[in-house]
Amino acid sequence: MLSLTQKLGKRVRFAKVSASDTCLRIYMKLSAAEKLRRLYNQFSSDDHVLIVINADPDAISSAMALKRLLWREVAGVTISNINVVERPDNLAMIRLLRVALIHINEIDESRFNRFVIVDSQPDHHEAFAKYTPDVIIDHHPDTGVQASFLDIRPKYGATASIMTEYLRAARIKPSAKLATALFYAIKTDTDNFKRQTTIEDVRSFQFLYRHANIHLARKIERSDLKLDFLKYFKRALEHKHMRKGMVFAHLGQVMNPDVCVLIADFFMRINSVNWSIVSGLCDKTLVLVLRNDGIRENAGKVAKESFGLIGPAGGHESMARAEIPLADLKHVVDYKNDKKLLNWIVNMIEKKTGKK
Ligand SMILES: [Mn+2]
Repeated sequence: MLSLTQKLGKRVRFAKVSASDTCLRIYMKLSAAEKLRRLYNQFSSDDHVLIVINADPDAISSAMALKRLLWREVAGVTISNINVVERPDNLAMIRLLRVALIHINEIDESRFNRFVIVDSQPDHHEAFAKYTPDVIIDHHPDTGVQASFLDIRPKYGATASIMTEYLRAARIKPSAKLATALFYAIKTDTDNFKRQTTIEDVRSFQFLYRHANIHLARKIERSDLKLDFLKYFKRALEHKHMRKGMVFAHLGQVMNPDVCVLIADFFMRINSVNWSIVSGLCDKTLVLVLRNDGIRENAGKVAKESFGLIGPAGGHESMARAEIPLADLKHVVDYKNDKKLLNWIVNMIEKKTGKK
């Protein structure tokens, strides 16, 4: 393993970690205007800036906000994603808000002289390791990273909230697209304010609400399907097994187990359904997604008790998952036979939920 300073590489301006380094970190006590001034101090008009992100709504919108802040302040800003964007809502966001993203493999780093990471820190992903970021703005727990400008606020629900504060400090009225992106990012990162949220997140959200296009945000939010998922819905509807408020479906071979999650959640929308168990085969593993209403029973417990002996299984009251290697499953059931496998799953779960 490389040490952090090794990872940060050659251009180490602040390599020495000492107590005085903490003064480089920007803390809450500075005013928004002062933070903005220090951020702008990092850049000059002939800079070519590369913002590197692990693209999700928060990272994308934060990069868009920084690009807006640097408009006419630098020679150019490029946003580059280290990951491949696959989630349908993220793809919808990029398409509808016309976000220009270039995958990291297509970037010629020598064209850039300033590097920024938003909504992540270098330790989060090995792809960040080859950059020495000049600026890091993030809301994840502080990994002790060094950079010329750091604004890490772990209490915040989203980096988008931090970026909104910078826009407001700069008196920039965000375009509908930018506001929608930031608005949607706060919604997703806080899971609609059900997860870690500060009053600052709420304030940013209220501000963005006034500028965002709510219809666009709703379309993005609802785009959780890909066209080729529909065949799995068809299979699930045709071969589902329903009994006493429990619905089971086995999808057979799936490209991506996310589709099990979508269909399990879909069945939970039926008013008379309390349990939904959807499975699929992917990467030589049987993936089981369990959902329940979280009132009477515990999905995590049922997953663990039913399948824990043959593979990793567990979760919360209402959501759980089990992953059974096919190499182990073959001793228990003929998994190539969809019907037999579904029966086996029904049996294993009914035993534990007392429905048998
Ligand atoms: Mn985030």
